[in-house]
Amino acid sequence: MIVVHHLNNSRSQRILWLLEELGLPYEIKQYQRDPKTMLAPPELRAVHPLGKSPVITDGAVTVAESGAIIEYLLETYGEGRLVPPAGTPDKRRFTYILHYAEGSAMPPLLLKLVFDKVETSPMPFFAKPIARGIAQKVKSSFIMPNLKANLDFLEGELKQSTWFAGAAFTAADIQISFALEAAAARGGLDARYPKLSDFLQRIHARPAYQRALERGGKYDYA
Ligand SMILES: N[C@@H](CCC(=O)N[C@@H](CS)C(=O)NCC(=O)O)C(=O)O
Repeated sequence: MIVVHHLNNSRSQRILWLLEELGLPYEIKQYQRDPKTMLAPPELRAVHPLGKSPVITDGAVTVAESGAIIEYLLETYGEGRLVPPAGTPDKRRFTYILHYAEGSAMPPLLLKLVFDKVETSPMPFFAKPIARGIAQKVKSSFIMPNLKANLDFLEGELKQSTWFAGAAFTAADIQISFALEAAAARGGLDARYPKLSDFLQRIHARPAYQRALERGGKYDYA
């Protein structure tokens, strides 16, 4: 039996969604973030040394890292579903998005989260203007231009095709969804990006997406 070690409000929602799209049986083991630090509980380190989510176990096999989990599930149980045929341009776009989502799209979103926190964290009054000034400078000179470049790029991808790896919905759409949901919550994805806004509406309407939310519990990207 596939077990998804599922942290609340996390990327593991994507794995539940993929399993629902594939119609595979699975169990969920729930883990709760520390409400103060937002970190995963130490029990998750017993499953994988980094203690991050998602991680799955499937009998004796343990797989961590969203992209690797998606590849494992598609190769082991996919029977050719949710992936473009090998050797095609769509397959190359698929592989690119699988890596790009965590390798390039997420870092500026994570940096924004960290520097937003720097701006609002309690600190001695004399340190506040300095911390705020540094945070605002890093955001305006580095983080926000990077976020914009990524959103512009992704909007352009959806001008080429209905989904991120061609005409058919694939697991690449699942993999990029977390970055887009996070960008809609706190990274500038708004009505200026009609294709990306429409993508979010289309994925939210998918029955498998809704089933995954019912099983994993509601989650918040902000
Ligand atoms: N690139 C990894 C990122 C894993 C990751 O950072 N997961 C976050 C949840 S979205 C986590 O476990 N955070 C809790 C912590 O760092 O303690 C993946 O895609 O699986």
